[in-house]
Amino acid sequence: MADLKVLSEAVIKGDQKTAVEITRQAIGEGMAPAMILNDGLIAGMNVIGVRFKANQVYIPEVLIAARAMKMAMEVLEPKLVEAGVKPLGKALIGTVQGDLHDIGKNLVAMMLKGAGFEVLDIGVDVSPEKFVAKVKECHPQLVGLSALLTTTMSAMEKVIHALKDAGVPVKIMIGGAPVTQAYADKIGASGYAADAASAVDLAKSLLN
Ligand code: B1M
Repeated sequence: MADLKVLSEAVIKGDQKTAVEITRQAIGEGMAPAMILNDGLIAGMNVIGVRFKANQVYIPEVLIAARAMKMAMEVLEPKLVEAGVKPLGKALIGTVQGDLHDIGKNLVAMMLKGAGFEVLDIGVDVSPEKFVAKVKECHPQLVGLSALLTTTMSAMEKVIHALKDAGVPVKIMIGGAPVTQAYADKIGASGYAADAASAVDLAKSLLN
């Protein structure tokens, strides 16, 4: 019988092989896909989130855990779709125009996925026009903007204005090394998160 505690542990350790094996076994035994997701995969990523916030694990461990989760999710995803399991919400995320840094943005995207969000990652150097077009096309409830350069932070404000002008009802979360809560308040973002684990907490609270 597939043990979801072992599955969580495999995610925490970043053990891709075991994570995929137990996921396959659980599906084969007819376990509910939502249970495999919540009590196995997300439970493991939640532990990583808490440890990351407490500086008990660092970026490499988070990336390795997220990769194990991703491999297992590839096996589980078709079953979740079949079972009609709804994600927590849909988030669209990108690094703003002029900025090519994506390691932090990718980490935030992975942690959001790990927490049960559907995430559309539209990459780096994304113009305000592209954000608006993608929001109109994909209808996310949440848009995440990342910037790593003091020179590209102002592009966040342009995206916020463009989304407001387009009249699309989305929450906007911002982050990145030079960004602060004060800056988020100044440019009218819905919220700011300092790291990937806080971004998950913020995303959940913004969509509540
Ligand atoms: Co660049 N770079 N870089 N760089 N780079 C910095 C940011 C810099 C601080 C280095 C320095 O000078 N000390 C500096 C910026 C200075 C400033 O603006 N004040 C800088 C510079 C100047 C540049 C170039 C201009 C250099 C040049 O060409 N002269 C150039 C710009 C290119 C461009 O973007 N147009 C450039 C290029 C690059 C590389 C391509 C070589 C590479 C990027 C590779 C890549 O991303 N694929 C790179 C790197 C790696 C860095 C450093 C070393 C590391 C950044 C990183 O990945 N950190 C960085 C120095 C540093 O930070 N120590 C530096 C790890 C990552 C996990 O953290 O991205 O902060 P971070 O993400 C965190 C949080 O910020 C938060 O959560 C993440 C996880 O905890 N977060 C969010 C991030 N996005 C979020 C979104 C959210 C919520 C939270 O909601 C949506």
